Amino acid sequence: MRTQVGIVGAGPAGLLLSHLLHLRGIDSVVIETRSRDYVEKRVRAGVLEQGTVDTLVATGLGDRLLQEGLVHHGIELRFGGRPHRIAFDRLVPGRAITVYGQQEVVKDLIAARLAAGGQILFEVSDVVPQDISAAHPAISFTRRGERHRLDCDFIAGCDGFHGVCRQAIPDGVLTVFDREYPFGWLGVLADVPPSSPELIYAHSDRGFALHSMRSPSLSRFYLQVSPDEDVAKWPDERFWDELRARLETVPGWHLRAGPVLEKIMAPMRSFVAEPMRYGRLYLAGDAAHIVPPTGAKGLNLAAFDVGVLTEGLAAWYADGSTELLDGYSDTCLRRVWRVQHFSWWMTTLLHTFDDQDGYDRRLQQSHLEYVCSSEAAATSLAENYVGLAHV
Ligand code: RFL
Ligand code: PHB
Repeated sequence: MRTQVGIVGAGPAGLLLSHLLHLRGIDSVVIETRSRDYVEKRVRAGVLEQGTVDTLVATGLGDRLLQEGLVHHGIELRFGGRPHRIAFDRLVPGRAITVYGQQEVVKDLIAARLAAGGQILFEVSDVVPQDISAAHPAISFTRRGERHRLDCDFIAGCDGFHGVCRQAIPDGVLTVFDREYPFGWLGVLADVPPSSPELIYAHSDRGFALHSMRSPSLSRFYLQVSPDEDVAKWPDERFWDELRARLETVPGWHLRAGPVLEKIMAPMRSFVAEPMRYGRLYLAGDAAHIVPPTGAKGLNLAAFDVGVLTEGLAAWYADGSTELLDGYSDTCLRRVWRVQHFSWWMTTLLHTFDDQDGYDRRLQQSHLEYVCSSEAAATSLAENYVGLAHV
């Protein structure tokens, strides 16, 4: 088997890369360990930055997104018994976020690739990137009991944090930056209309809580819990009680509870591997970097990476120039680190930490009040949240 770009992983990064390359006349094959059904149902991100939406719409993926996506012009920070709106429409005019589930983006991408005759091989196993520093790398894998070899010019490692591509890079090449947080998120998808029109990031003495949504009839919630929390210890009633305690702090505001469709634990981690390239292997998305979900950035960063990679590969195939490909890692890492900082900052601002003393809590309180009372500080949050245009 042969293609121009072998893509490992059919998450948002791998699928979007395949789609963007196709539009530039470049062939790719995507290989994925999970089934199509599994990747289309995996509930994860919900918030798309303006730039991500613009890319999807400009490349023909806007039909459902523009119809079903919920455009939000602000978010609420809730603390001290009061709501504080960060108004994107006023602070960063013309820029907004769109609430549209990651699995919907994945469904749209798979449909577009298949309609264009694209190849996505699901349910493969034992994936091994080979000869990654040579001019002719390959990916070997097992499919339906048979071993295959996919020869290619480049490999895109879009196989997420636990994938094999990053591991295939020889020891000593990568510098890894890592931070684990002393908490995780317990996430619930509920069959109930949202309780507010916008997302609510709530800070309270009991810990952080997030009110989000997927559609006018589906709500998404998260609770800060200990990192090794057992989901089984959170029957629905306990979840709703705790969510109420953290969210119903504003007089007259009530949480709507409903049937729980899914309950998951999400780890909170910051991680960057540098550089994002070794030889002919290019890492993109979660394979190269992870952010805690507080800033809603992971998918958006994955989309940015593959946009940069597409430009580099298109230039190489057009006239053999390597300049953009050589700059791939540096270009991506500038945005990666901006987003690392923003995600860490939002996480630190909004969560409670066991080792906080009274002084730390007063500082956090003051910081929250500053962000919500200073135009400059609120604008900084807003421009990072909707996605910086210039990094
Ligand atoms: P993915 O989505 O993990 O996809 C990687 C794919 O590779 C496959 N794979 C392999 N395939 C072949 N061979 C192997 N050896 C393989 N090993 C793995 C996997 O099965 C998978 O299909 O990575 P990608 O494409 O880089 O996309 C990244 C995003 O999924 C991730 O950053 C976001 O979900 C993060 N995130 C959020 N991002 C946002 O932009 N906005 C949000 O609102 C947001 N909320 C979230 C989030 C992540 C969360 N969790 C569960 C970690 C909320 C949560 C709770
Ligand atoms: C979500 O809806 O899943 C979501 C929204 C905002 C975040 C993280 C997750 O910061």
